[in-house]
Amino acid sequence: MSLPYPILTAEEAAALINNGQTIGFSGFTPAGSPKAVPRALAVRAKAEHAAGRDFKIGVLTGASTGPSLDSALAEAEAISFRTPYQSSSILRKQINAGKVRFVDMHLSMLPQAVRYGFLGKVHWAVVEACDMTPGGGIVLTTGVGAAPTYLREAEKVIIELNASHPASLLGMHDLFEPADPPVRWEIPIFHASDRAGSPIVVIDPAKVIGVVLTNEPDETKEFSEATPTTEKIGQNVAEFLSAELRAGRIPKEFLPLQSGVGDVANSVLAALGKDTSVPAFEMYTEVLQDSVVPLIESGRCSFASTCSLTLSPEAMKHVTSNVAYFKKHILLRPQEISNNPEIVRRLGIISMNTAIEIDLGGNVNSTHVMGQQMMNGIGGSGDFTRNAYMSIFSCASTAKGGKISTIVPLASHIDHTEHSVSVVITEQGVADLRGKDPHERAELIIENCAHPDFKEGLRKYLHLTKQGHVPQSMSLAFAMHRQFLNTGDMHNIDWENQPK
Ligand code: 0RQ
Repeated sequence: MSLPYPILTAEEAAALINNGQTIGFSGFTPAGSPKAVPRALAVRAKAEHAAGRDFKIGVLTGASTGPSLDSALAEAEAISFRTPYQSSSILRKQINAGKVRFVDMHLSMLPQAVRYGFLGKVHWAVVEACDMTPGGGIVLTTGVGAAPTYLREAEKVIIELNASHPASLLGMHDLFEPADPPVRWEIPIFHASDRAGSPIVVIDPAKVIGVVLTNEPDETKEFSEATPTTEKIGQNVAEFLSAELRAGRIPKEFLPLQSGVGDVANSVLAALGKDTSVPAFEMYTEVLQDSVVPLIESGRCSFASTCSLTLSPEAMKHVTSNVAYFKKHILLRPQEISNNPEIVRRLGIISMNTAIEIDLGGNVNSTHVMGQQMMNGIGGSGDFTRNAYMSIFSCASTAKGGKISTIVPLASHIDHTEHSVSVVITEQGVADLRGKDPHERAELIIENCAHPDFKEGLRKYLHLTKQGHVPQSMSLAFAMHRQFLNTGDMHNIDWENQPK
């Protein structure tokens, strides 16, 4: 292929980026995230710092990234501002230490926030591609994220042309960017498999300052093996959905599923795949993990619309070796579309996400440990939960070796309110909150979802707070959190003698 763009080394590309500039990176999770340029930027930042000069950049992405992006840049202390989501332990520490300004955003809203100018100027788009045309056509790779918006909005563009992703990915993408108000129309997607846009992004070729040639797979980490707890949660979710289907509360054709990331999400999908009382289902989601690949091949998952293929290297090789087959079953969309509330509501999506803690009212904390320490961010969980046909949150009933109850009187931070949460599921059981008042909700969550170690304490809390519409007490609401912060364990609370 002959391209009219300068071929640069990653170091030459990094040298063009100035202190204080903002970069929009492609990708969503490590899938499709640039690798060589951010790594070179980290080296550059270290050299600038060693020479006594400031060097920090604003980093906009789709969601989390691979280690070459967030972790490398954080390790070089090169990030001043970060949005919308991250999962790097080193960056997390800097955010929680107040060294990096982090804005936790709904992922579907990020591209429009960029277009509206809410996040300032985007100086550079650094985007991974598997193919390009001389006329400004770009074939994205395994994760789209907000790449189409960054490519259009940025003043200048650097492309990492990654030979590890085959050019035959062309056709797996459906790239659609809505117009902005007051001239926004509906997004013409009425089924998970509908195409609304273009398979490529086309930009002004004059904006492409250079192309960096790379050949490295996505830095996706292996998920750990399912545990008895995650397996039981998966089984509880599958049995619940199967019973809903039998009861006629889910149409017999079933409804598209959204599933979060992580081990619980993998176990839920594996259990649904095995449960043949649930018909073959579609997914309309943001992240596709390994568990979905065999479900597609066995026909259990008939179609998957997603923002990224977050697959282990082995699963990715399998997909790319059989790309013609998988292109019939998978579409990759920008996060503004994969997570779009309009479509989530229209398709009647069943959302399944994971919580850090859930309170007796059904409010969910997805982001902040003990109300203070950022874990990753709200990600797409809010985009789906608020608009789903039915929103499910699951988690193990305890954390940190059983010292923490994830079922608490009042969540220490609330990302999803009681108004948006339909069903809570732990390995202990299922609390179906639909149509229940606050007292009924609290009882169901304690009896069906809390760990036996903490049930008695939670019942005591409920008994002490039974006045009012919501069983709540300002002096007792955080007794469990206080106990953990004071003793490192939520057990053994003296409920009758808490500070007023
Ligand atoms: O920490 O690894 O240090 O022990 O939180 O918890 O149980 O491994 O679960 O990996 O599925 O993450 C909500 C964070 C769950 C994730 C959250 C500690 C626990 C462990 C991770 P350690 P698990 P997961 C799709 C949708 C928001 C975004 C979202 C998330 C660590 O699912 O980021 O939903 N969600 N996006 O020990 C203290 C508690 C705790 C706790 C768990 N109550 N107190 N620590 N932990 N509960 C994806 C995208 O948007 C891209």
